[in-house]
Amino acid sequence: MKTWKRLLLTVCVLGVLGVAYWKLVIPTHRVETRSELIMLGDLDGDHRWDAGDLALLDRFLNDPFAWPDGLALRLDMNQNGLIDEEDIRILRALVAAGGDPYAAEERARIKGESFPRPRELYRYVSLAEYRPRPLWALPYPLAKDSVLDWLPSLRPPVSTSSYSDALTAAIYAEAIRFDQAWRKREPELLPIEHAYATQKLAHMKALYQQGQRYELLLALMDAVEDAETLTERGQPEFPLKLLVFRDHLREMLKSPVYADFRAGKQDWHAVLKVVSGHLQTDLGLTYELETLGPPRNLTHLQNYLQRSEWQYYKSTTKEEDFRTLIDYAQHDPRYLHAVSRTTRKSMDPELENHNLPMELLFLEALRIKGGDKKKAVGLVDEAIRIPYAWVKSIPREDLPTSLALDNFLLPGNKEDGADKSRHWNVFGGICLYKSPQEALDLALKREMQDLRGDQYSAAGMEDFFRDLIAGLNGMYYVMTVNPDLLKKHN
Ligand SMILES: [Ca+2]
Ligand SMILES: [Ca+2]
Ligand SMILES: [Ca+2]
Repeated sequence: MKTWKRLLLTVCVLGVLGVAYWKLVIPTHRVETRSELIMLGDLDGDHRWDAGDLALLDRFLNDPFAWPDGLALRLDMNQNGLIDEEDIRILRALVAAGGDPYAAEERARIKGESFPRPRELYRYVSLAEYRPRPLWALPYPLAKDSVLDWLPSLRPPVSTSSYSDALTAAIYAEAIRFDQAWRKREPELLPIEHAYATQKLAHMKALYQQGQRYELLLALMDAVEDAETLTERGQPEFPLKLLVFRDHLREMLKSPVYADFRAGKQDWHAVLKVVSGHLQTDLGLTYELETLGPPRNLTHLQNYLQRSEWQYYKSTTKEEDFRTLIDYAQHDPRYLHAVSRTTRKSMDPELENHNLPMELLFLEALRIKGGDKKKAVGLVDEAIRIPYAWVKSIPREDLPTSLALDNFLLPGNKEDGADKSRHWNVFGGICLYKSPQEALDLALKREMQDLRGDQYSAAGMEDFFRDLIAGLNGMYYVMTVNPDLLKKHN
């Protein structure tokens, strides 16, 4: 017996020593590896440079924006953040040399060309780091018959090192992305979609001619999102009517009646009467706004959603999902361009700065949640609740006057805080849980209640319009978005 015990003890001690040795002495186990090794240019993932990669390259070049980011990242052979001609040349040279990087390098050397050292074709990629998709920077032969008739005047970018170069590169890539999507969508657009698109095309052309490059980039992104993700075909008509109503609210803010109201020459009844008129003509709804009752439980919009289902989606939101969404909001170049459009206090009465970044944020949430809209609304709602800790490192009073303050990652102007984003998302969510009609009814009741609370002041009226516009944007977009419209390859 004693021998057995002694033997057991010895085995235990040796075991403990073994684990300790493994943990402490062998270095690989003391540092957690948070990166993966990738082989640049190995597009099909078979760990060789061969004809298979060139075949995939041709398919990629035919329809570049339909392929996932991972493929574009591996094609950036020179790692300059652009898909450019040098990348293609390096990959073709590798395949031509039978996949032998030393042979390819030698051939390049004889011709006096520079070529990556074999070791440079393998890269460690941090798993924790957000990696933006490289920008398209190849010549674009289709430009000559593009619907963007100014596209042929753009040249493929060669650098992104200055702010100006980076903006030019982003415009070039975005314009081609739009052209690609437009070619696929245009034949099947409904007349109303065509009409909206025609307006936007004219607007982009004007921005191009005026040299307003940042605005042009945002207009292009907006058009890309429309073309890639929105369709009226097969949709209920109501959400589109909401968009028409929203446009009328925006026009209202520029109207003589509204100017008179702000100047104190006209009272608030006249303004609301025009709004009621639009509700009637745009949506066929009869509303006596002045006598509209309050919604129940004003403070928590979520109370209007089916509580248990809403809670389920919120509580199943994993920390990892947050991290992915926050990573996106902090680092994605397109989102950062869009969210950076802010203006000084009260300089954005029509809430023009808000919608595009919300669309992008919601689209990313949808991607994270596998295309489930209710889950995506839940994820965005939880993200909006994260307090303004993201900006806390700079004292509140030291921040410039045109940053959305409550939550630095969210769009809007300084006066907006997270409020408009919450309206956008929650009213979009109510459309899914109830209906767009009920979402609109609730929005009207809620904003009328606020307006009464503000004693129909000019500031209260402005907020009435802006909150309604935020809600309407969310309702329209959440109902209409279809991220699989131009089905991506895998
Ligand atoms: Ca390969
Ligand atoms: Ca490159
Ligand atoms: Ca309000």
